[in-house]
Amino acid sequence: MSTEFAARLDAYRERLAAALDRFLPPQEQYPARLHQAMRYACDGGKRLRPLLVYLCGEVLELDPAVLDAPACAVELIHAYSLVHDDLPAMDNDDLRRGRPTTHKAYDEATAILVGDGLQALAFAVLSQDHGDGLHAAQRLRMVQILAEAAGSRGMVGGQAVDLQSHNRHLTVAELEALHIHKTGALIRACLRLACTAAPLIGLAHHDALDRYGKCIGLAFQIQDDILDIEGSSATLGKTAGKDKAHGKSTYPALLGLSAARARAEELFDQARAALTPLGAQARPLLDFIEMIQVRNR
Ligand code: GRG
Repeated sequence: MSTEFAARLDAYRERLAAALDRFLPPQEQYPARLHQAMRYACDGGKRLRPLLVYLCGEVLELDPAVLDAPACAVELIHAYSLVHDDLPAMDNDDLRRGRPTTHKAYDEATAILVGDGLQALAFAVLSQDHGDGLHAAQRLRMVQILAEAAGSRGMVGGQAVDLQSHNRHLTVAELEALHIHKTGALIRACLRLACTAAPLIGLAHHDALDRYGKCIGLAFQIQDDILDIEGSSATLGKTAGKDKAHGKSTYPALLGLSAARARAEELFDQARAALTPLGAQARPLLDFIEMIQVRNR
């Protein structure tokens, strides 16, 4: 990754932090403890989804100001999903982003409400007129895109299937379908949201960016499974098709580590190929692939 690209990403992260700070209720505002916990849940993380929104905006030559609301909305949904995913009824995790999960730092009931509050805030942020030049019809379309991606036909649906699949052997096709919903839908929505802010975008470019979003959404999840294996002492022999620690099927466990790596690479290649119609304009999204390909978490 070039230092110039890294600096641009840092600038977008700062931009996102400032926008989130504007949109999240002040932590002293009633009910203060809940608002403090909502801010806690939004701290840290790589901010990959908002970065995708802003980088797609670069490709489409958009003013980043029109993307602050969608970039924040998608991160608020992501933060809520992590808080709920960490709960004892789901993954039961104690640590997230290197510190106690929200239900550990506060309590379970508060963590449920934090997720609920963040989700509602995402749609409030998206539907509000921020004087950024977006028309009401564009904001409405963004609300639809995010609602579909986050809901039972997207992320929540994938999570439901994931929970039902514990201690059950999945085929690779079933696992892909699960992750296209659970992880992929929100990542794909990042591209769709940015496209919605570009009313003059042609169908070919819109479809190209959508295909890119679909491919990197799945590739990101496979890569995450690989990083889980590489970061743990588990061997494939021991896991025998499942990540026993969580009772979940994973790509490396189902396919083997090298076939899982090959599948992720294939999807990254397909994502790059999808961008062909955009020519040199697509550079920021090609750089994004390069950045996530070398990530180690
Ligand atoms: C509970 C409704 C509900 C949904 C949960 C996305 C999700 C669905 C749960 C998160 C669990 C998980 C590890 C999913 C795989 C996707 C993934 C790698 C999420 C973590 O995303 P990063 O790496 O996280 O972008 P940061 O912390 O950097 O924001």
